[in-house]
Amino acid sequence: MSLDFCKRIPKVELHAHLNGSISEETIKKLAMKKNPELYKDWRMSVDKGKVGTIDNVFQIFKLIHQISDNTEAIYTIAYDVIHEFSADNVKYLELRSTPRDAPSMGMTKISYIEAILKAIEDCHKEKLDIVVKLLLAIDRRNDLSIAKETVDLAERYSKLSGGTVVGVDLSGDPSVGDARTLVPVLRDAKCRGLKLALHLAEVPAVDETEEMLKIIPDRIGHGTCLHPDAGGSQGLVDTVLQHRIPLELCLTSNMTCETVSHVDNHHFKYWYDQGLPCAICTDDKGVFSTSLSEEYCLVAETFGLTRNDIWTLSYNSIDLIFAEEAVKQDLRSKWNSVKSYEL
Ligand code: 6MZ
Repeated sequence: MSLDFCKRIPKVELHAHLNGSISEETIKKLAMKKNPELYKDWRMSVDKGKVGTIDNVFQIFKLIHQISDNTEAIYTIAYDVIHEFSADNVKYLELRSTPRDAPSMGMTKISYIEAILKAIEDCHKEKLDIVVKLLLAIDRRNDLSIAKETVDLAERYSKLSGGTVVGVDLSGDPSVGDARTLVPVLRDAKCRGLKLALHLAEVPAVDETEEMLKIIPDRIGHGTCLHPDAGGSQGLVDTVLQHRIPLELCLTSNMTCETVSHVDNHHFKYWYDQGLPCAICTDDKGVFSTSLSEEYCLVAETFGLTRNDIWTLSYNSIDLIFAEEAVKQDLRSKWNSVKSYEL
């Protein structure tokens, strides 16, 4: 499979953490303004991250958050990230980010969210050929009141942004905390009409995952350890299949975090063969030095997928987006208009 083909085809990105998606150029630009040492530290950490563990990766986020501690930086990051995905032929992007405040820098959760929305709006005004939506993320270490505040903000901004904010993500270091405490807030978010994308079973956690699946999320992030062979259980597999809950799969991320031993053993194969809807995603393209095209190429090469398979995988991802039907129809037309000369 040529990387060139994967670059050329239109794609949908559904699992991209804003601060994890920052490119080296943007990190450098922001660190130079703030403290050049931070760029050096980032470079060293990312090199370490490549052969690292999930713990290393979560250290890198702490470093990035030191750089992105003001609304100007958040705007720049969102603006650059959207342009980079667009340059990779991503036509629909769902970004997710955890609202943060930094009182000493004058940043509030509101100004954080508004900076991202402003970047999305500016890219739209530039007529960039990409639709961008936003999920507000709850960190699994958050207590109920912070989680509730995030859901309130998501509901408020879904209205204020005219539908750009579409839902809520649950993420954060999977080896820390217990997401079960957040179930009431997540159920409430669902009742309020927000979409739910939950990181589940990124590491083995059968009891927690069983409980979280009762919410029937709209999509699952990773789902690496759902299967009994990966530390999950048949019950988890049955629930996911019964409700056909789509998976967001991030191969390079799982390899780097060492939650999958070898790319050949990636759970993509199992779920793909079961016919479960799966979206190929980057997770943190900056931290993992990847792109969506490279992720598609990796899936194709690892599992022997044809151009037609890759095209279909990308086309079927449109069904999984959190935007309304009209957006899906527009995207399908866009895909169909280039299909005949790409295949
Ligand atoms: C779980 C992850 C993650 O929100 O500051 N995040 N959560 N598993 C992963 N797998 C590697 N990658 C990123 O982006 C960074 C935040 O996204 C979550 C973590 O909470 C991280 O702090 P934002 O834009």
